[in-house]
Amino acid sequence: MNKNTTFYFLVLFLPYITEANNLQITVNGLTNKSTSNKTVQIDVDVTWDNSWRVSSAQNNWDAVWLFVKFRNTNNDYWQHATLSYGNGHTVTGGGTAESDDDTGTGFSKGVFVYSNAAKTQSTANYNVLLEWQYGEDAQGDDDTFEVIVYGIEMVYVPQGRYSLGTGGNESFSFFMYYGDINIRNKPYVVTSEDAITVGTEYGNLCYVNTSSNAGTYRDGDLNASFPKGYQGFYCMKYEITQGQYVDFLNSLTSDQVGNNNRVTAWYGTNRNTISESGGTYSADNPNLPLIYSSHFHIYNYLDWACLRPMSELEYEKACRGTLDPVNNEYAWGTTTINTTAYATEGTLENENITSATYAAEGNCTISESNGAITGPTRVGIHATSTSGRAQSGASYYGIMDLTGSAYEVVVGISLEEGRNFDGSHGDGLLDNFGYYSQSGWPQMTVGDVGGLRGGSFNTTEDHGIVSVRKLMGESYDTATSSRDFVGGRGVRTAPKN
Ligand SMILES: [Ca+2]
Repeated sequence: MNKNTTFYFLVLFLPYITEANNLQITVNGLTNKSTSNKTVQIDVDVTWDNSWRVSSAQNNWDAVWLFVKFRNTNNDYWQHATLSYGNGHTVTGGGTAESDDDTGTGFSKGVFVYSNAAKTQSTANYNVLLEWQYGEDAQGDDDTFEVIVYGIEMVYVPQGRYSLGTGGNESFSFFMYYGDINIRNKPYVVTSEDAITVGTEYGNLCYVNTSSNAGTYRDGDLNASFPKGYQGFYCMKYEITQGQYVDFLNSLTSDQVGNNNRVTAWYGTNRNTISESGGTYSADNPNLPLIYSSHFHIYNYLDWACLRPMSELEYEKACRGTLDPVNNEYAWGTTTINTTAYATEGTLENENITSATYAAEGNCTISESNGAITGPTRVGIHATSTSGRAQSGASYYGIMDLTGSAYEVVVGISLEEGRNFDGSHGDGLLDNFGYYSQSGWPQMTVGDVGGLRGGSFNTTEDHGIVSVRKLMGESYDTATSSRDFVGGRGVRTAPKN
């Protein structure tokens, strides 16, 4: 879907398209090369539908995370392009570019592009000049390249206090301890990114840790660096799609693909449409979410894309936002969920739920509503041009499928290794075997790092409740395991500049 091929600073690229909101990225060429600064600008058109920016209530916007991979024609492998930080990028058409020097190098790994003013849901159409620091990537002035610009739809989740747990009795939910492990009627309110003490003293964050499926590790600190959802962050609007995962696989060396390809073994089952032919991966339906995945696969993808895993605290913030929590609420903030089987119409790639089976509230893809579909559904399928939050199943911020479809990989705190997560971002570089190289992420070699949130197409409605933590001890994290209902999505801490 994005075989963008080019030579030297004139280029030919096919557009990069994802169907969820018709995101299209067209690289027009390379321009304004400066051999003294060792920079060149990548001229790219970015357009997608249903973009927004509001300045009250949610106070947020959607954005596209742009990052670039290049291949020097003297080499046979793809590298991540180092971009300028700060003023190097320009956007015309009413948008802005936000870069991030999160590693203190003076450069950026990618750029967020979004509306620079209030915008009611409508098409965004920007021309972006991305400044590539090719000298920083040790490329020569006269070298020739193929270049691909990737884009991922994200939603901004602003800084703010929020509740973990609801004061209800969801399975293994978070609560504030105040004297009795059996009384969970106070949610734990997160008011900063400061360290949190987990345990059974008054005021601690607490949860019942008596189940191996839910995880047994509990007492001890959650470090200040562990992402707690208070600070602003960007969250992928949809789960990682089969198309996006194919893009990832096709950018790797054969050694790196290695264990990153577990999914083709299940081609044709549960709507997994990823297959391989002649060393090239493709998805018959790129708009379905990735399944047959694991923590290992999701972490590797996110390192490659310069995002990071989502903590289970951030999952609850992304769902409920700053609203008062509701006992047993789903991602859309109510307790009503559609349990009647859907029928779909249209081509698989652009399928829709039939109007006769589209519920008035709580649309999502869980086992009860899955019926003859027997798999996940097109990302964003439950949103229509007229549906509000409760009908479309959207989160407070407009993030889709946080209840249902794929069961999502998160960094949990009910397994000890999860506590070591420092919230650092992927750097676009994998090791020679395709493994993520971020030392601040939970390490697979240490053992369990698992945890899944939000339910799936083949689990029942109770799994989809926001504060349910019944699979926070689940671990499918090694290179040789994967599971039918597991997928995920990435986040990125909002730039602090
Ligand atoms: Ca999901």
